[in-house]
Amino acid sequence: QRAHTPTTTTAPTATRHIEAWPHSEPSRRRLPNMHYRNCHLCEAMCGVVVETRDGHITSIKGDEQDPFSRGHICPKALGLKDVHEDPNRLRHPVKRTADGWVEVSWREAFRDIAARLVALQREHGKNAVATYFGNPQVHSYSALLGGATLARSLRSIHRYSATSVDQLPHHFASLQLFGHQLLLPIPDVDRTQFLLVIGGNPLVSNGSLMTAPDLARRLKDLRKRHGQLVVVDPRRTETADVADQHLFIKPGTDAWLLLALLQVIFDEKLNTLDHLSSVTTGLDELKALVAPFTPEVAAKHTQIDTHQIRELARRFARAESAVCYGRMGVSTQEFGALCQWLIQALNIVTGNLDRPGGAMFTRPAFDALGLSSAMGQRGSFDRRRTRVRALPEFGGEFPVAALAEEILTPGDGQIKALVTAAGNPVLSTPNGRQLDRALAQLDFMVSIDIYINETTRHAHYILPPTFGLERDHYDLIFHALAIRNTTKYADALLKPSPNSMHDWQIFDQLVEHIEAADPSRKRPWLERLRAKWLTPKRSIALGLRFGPYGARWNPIGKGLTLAKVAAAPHGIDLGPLKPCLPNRLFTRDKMITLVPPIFRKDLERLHQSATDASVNASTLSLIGRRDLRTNNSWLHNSRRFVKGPNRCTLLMNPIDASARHLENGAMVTVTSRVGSVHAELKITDEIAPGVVSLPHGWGHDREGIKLDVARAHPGVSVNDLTDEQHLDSLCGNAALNGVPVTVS
Ligand SMILES: Nc1nc2c(c(=O)[nH]1)N[C@H]1C(S)=C(S)[C@@H](COP(=O)(O)OP(=O)(O)OC[C@H]3O[C@@H](n4cnc5c(=O)[nH]c(N)nc54)[C@H](O)[C@@H]3O)O[C@H]1N2
Ligand SMILES: Nc1nc2c(c(=O)[nH]1)N[C@H]1C(S)=C(S)[C@@H](COP(=O)(O)OP(=O)(O)OC[C@H]3O[C@@H](n4cnc5c(=O)[nH]c(N)nc54)[C@H](O)[C@@H]3O)O[C@H]1N2
Ligand code: SF4
Ligand SMILES: [Mo]
Repeated sequence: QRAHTPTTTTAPTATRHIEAWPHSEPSRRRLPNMHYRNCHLCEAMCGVVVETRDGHITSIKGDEQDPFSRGHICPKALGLKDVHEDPNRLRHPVKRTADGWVEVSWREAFRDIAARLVALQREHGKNAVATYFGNPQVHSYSALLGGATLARSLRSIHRYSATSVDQLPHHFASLQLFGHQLLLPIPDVDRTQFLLVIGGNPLVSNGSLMTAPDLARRLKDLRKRHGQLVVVDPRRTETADVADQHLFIKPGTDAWLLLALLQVIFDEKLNTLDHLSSVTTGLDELKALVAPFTPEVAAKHTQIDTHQIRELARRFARAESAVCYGRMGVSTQEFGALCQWLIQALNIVTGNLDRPGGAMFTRPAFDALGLSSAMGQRGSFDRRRTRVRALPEFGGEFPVAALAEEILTPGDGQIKALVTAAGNPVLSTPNGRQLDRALAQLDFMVSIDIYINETTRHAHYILPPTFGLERDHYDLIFHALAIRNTTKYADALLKPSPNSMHDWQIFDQLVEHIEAADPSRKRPWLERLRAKWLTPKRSIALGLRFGPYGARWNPIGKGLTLAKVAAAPHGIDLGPLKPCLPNRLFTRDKMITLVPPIFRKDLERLHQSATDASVNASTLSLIGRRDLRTNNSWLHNSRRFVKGPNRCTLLMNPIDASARHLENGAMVTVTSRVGSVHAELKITDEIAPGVVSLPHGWGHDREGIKLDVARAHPGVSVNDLTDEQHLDSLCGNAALNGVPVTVS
């Protein structure tokens, strides 16, 4: 049924223009087949050596000479090759017609897309067009910079991204505490003596908001220096398995635990602000606030015993250095922002913020944070609300849990068209079935993506960019979240096919064509000229030159330039993280207010939740899971990543299974408020009683996708169960964990 009629394709000038920039890469000249770069698939930034022969990738290995990752890679690195060579990967723009997908020229696509977006905005207002940017956007510096330009050009308030199904609470807490949403404290894993991980599984995820390649070895080193690792998680995870202690916790109750840890610390006078006393206010207020939250109270909610809570507080506070780190499990739950605040409060009152072995701030060579702050963009909250549910804006975006209803609900400001880039929200956001229905009724949709998948199948046009090794790479975001300051740049390795475009060029052309279709949006000529000149690569070059380690105007001698960074193909180590307070604070008074009023108020909601307890005995609490061979939804079209036993299984504790007379391997029906799925049951005591776990990113059985391998190993989507109404109502982040379900 799919008509693949190739039409003549003419590339606009931007595609033919291969950027010229002076570099010297001596090692590449010596060994013409070896190429060094960071793997961009997850946050760990592992250095890889890619060997090519005649333009074909013959091997991908860990780069032993990378000073940061020291040879480590995970199985996913081969995804760089598999996706590149995937026969299902789109290589031309395609348009959906009554006869299926047909190839079209870039020029035709851009003209039609711009005309239709502009027409819809003329008819229904600017806010009729929405954007959704997914996770791989932040793994490509040029896509990231290009995407921002498109969003500006569209001038719509309807901006969405994967941030609100992920790390939004971290940004929220940082904005409140440190005055900048991007100033995230990073655990100083290499020097700490006590690492408390709450709701993270870095041995599988390879770390998040904590770029630390080869974490397994770093954790072994922690043990060698007699440090301790404690994991709090409703599942005995791979990370919990190597920990000194694992505490099961009831999903969604971490705030009670954190409050009790603080209570014990104050009660037993274990608090010490130390070097932070001159930058912190509100210690007494915090002490009074947490006083009622005793371990006895916390034990009731968390199901962790009082003795263990007290002991944990003591060990944390008495450790030579300690850091509490909380990730997806505590972010994507009903009290995500509250948890992230309390985690930093714990680090602060024990004197562990901004000191070696504690939670520290980075000083990246390209300092996006300094730049954004210079432009007055430190973050924003609640400047406006969504039309249907009045959910607050954060950082210029609305919560993606509101996207479907904003499309489906008629009235002024309804979304009529959507542009997605590098995202698969049908599988990655709560109540994916509802979003599926919503996308199907859009007047117009465009996706910038390399696949026809569960989301992009609804698009009228799909514009496929280059991938991975076909473009140059600089980790704009992850250098800024790394446990050491490092820097690395790599040129493109593979020549993209002549008719292809990079993500940023696609964004650039969309903007140009929108301006052509609506001259009133044309930027002043000076701004256009600046935008033409300031390509993403030149932005990086400028950022490095004028960044904290930059050469500035100095043509010779010390200081970084892009050319110097490029000449060090294994990357440059800029040393361990350094204390930087109060200078690095962005608060007006250069102080940290320990109890921001907004969190004090949110504690009332926590209290309320305790009295709400609408849970009945048959309800289980659903949480998520990742495994080493996944990357959210999009690596499942590679055989090596899906072969072997089914991994999309529902984990359940033997107690719950026997209460339901269920046997291992049975097909069970899992039902939530929004839907139900059938999954294979795996009975295991690695999961706490009362809790079940299903991984996300699966569910490739939707009609019309073009993913041959994934289709054969579809699994089910956990986000057909997660609930768009179940969120952290303080900041709007989705509560993907702790969803009430029944299993039969
Ligand atoms: N229940 C549940 N849901 C979750 C999570 C969870 O733990 N549980 N995790 C959440 C998290 S942390 C995240 S980050 C989100 C991810 O949510 P999304 O970003 O929406 O989903 P991905 O699966 O990462 O989809 C990435 C898309 O980008 C495309 N792509 C890959 N590389 C490129 C590229 O270079 N350019 C372009 N243009 N496209 C590219 C892929 O084909 C794919 O369609 O999912 C969230 N959803
Ligand atoms: N292999 C692989 N690696 C990945 C990804 C992937 O899909 N696959 N995705 C990448 C992305 S986009 C991200 S954001 C990171 C995420 O990185 P992580 O946060 O480290 O990964 P998760 O596996 O989601 O870990 C969340 C943990 O929280 C636990 N949990 C669930 N609910 C609760 C709760 O209420 N309280 C507590 N204390 N714990 C809870 C879960 O059992 C789980 O072990 O991983 C990245 N790396
Ligand atoms: S851990 Fe992440 S960065 Fe390292 S090889 Fe695996 S996917 Fe790539
Ligand atoms: Mo993520």
